[in-house]
Amino acid sequence: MAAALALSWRGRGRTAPNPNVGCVIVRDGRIVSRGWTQPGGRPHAEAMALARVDARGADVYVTLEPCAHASGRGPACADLLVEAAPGRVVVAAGDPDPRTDGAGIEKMRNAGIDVVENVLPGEARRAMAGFFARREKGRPHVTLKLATSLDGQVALPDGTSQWITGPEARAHAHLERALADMVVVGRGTAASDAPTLNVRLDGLGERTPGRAVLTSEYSNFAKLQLRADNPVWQHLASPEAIAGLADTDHVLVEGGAGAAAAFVAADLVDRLVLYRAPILMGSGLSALGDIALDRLDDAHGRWRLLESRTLGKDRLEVYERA
Ligand code: AOF
Ligand code: ZN
Repeated sequence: MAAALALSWRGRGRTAPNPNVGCVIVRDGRIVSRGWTQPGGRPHAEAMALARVDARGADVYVTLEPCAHASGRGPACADLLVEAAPGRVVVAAGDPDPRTDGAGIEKMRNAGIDVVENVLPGEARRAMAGFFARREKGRPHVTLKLATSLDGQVALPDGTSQWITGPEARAHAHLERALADMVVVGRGTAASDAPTLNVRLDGLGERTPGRAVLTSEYSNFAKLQLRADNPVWQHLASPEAIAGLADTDHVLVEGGAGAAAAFVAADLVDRLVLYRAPILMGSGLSALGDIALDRLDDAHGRWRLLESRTLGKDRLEVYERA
């Protein structure tokens, strides 16, 4: 299942509104086929894996309950599996889509397939976080990226921020972009840095996500649109407006400090990616502006450390909503 989950991450940022599912087929202890949801959402992971091998009697590992609905876009994976007749299907998490929601499991069990459910729901929800956020919260999953000095600054008093972190951390940040459907920046960043927000990693250039700019004033947005050197922006009048972004299940908020604070204050950040450089900056601009925190007690218990490692000279820490 770990191998199927790793495959599912390949689709992240490219399959919305469909989940990025992963699937492996195992025979005699060897992986004989692999599949993952393709860009645009079809073919589904199971369809891709089953197309490559005779799965009769084999074990199928899939990160999401196989879909039970036949649609104009393709067959139901549960039907494909019944036809392929594997001996066992192992599922990491259920599919909350009302067209499936248990019906996929039932179809396979009725056909005599041994089905093992819910083996790694936490990891599956992490990998397909945007799909679950849409279903459960009616909005995309949000990652906030911060690159700071040891003392928590993101820029010098004059605004200089290039560069705080080294090349390894910056490459990792590009990977985060590749995993998003939409990158969001504040108006200041969009106007002053003229950022391209593209993915500058070999072989991943075509994974550049959409770009949105957060600014309450439409006239400010219109001015930005006039600049020839800018990418095509979508407009967000508030952090909550992410709910209305089409085909967007994974949002990456890249700054500046005002936009970051707005998302934190609106309690819309689900995951924090913090790059910390071994430098001290003293006075300057802190990573977040005002987040309307009244009591220190209210700041506690909100974040759980998920991952911590070095990236070159810098430190990466990933936190998720506790
Ligand atoms: C699977 N395997 O790889 C994916 C699934 O628009 P459609 O017809 O593709 O259906 C979208 C629904 O299919 C989506 O809401 C989710 O329930 C399921 N996605 N299911 O068996 C896959 N991506
Ligand atoms: Zn399917």
